[in-house]
Amino acid sequence: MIRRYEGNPILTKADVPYPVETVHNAAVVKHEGRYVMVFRSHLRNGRSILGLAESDDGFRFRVRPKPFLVPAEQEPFATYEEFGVEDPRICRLEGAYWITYSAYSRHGVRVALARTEDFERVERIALITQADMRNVVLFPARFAGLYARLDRPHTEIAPWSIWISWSPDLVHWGDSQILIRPLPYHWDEMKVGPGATPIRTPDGWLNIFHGVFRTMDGAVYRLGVALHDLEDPARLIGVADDWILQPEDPWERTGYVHNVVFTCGAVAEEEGTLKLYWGGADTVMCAGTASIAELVELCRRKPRPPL
Ligand code: BMA
Repeated sequence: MIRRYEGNPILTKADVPYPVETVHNAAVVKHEGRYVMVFRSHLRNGRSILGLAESDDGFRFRVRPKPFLVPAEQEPFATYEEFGVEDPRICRLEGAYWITYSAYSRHGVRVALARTEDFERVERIALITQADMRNVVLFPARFAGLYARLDRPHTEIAPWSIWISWSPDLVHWGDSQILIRPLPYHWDEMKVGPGATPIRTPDGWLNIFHGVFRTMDGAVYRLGVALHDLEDPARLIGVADDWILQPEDPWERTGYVHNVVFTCGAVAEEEGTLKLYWGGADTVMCAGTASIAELVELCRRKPRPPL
């Protein structure tokens, strides 16, 4: 269902003007008619930072000379970003771009929230989860006055699942509820997690998530799709049974971590298509296009039990 761009991979470490080992798991948004990508890179110490690239067509990106976000020096963020910042998601909401990213430290992984209006200046707002939580995507709307997010808590006693939480102010979150759980002996049986910021369609919110299957040769990361009610995103209309993308190209099958396609963002275009972005093997960035209506239809036509 995803047509790979013929110029993949669209961004690699060779395109970055400062020393990095990988370019992956990027969020992409359209800002003032141009595409802005915030991508993750491993440094040679194995920890990650975020860089920024820009494009006129959504496929050919130019990387800025300096990193966009590196581990904070100011508290309270410094303590929790000691081991790096990873996997950003961007949500346009009420005139600003809100960036959620994983903050790694000796105390575990938390999610932090930052805000920018222009991708020039970026301000950290708060750490919005305790440990251990990663993969937080905000909905670009309020529901009865409340903000909503999909999140992914870690637990020892159940496979890691997608939850929804609510907030009056984007900082304090609660009323959490489980929404999508891995199915046994299914392509996502090991874990699922939120991927791209949900996309508003006339039929519901389109949620592109990742699912993981453990094999004798390690884990395989694939992408799936779910549709949430427009008025109440805690209500699922359908979770597609099939995956929509799996590692197939050489740079998705081999790299820093083998057999990974992992998304942190997609851009909905006016003509009903989607530009989807994903990290290949935690090493390079790839892009593809899809019909939004086809993805919505898959959630409806071929659903599986969400829990
Ligand atoms: C997940 C995250 C992602 C990564 C994936 C595959 O747990 O760390 O950032 O892409 O594993 O390594």
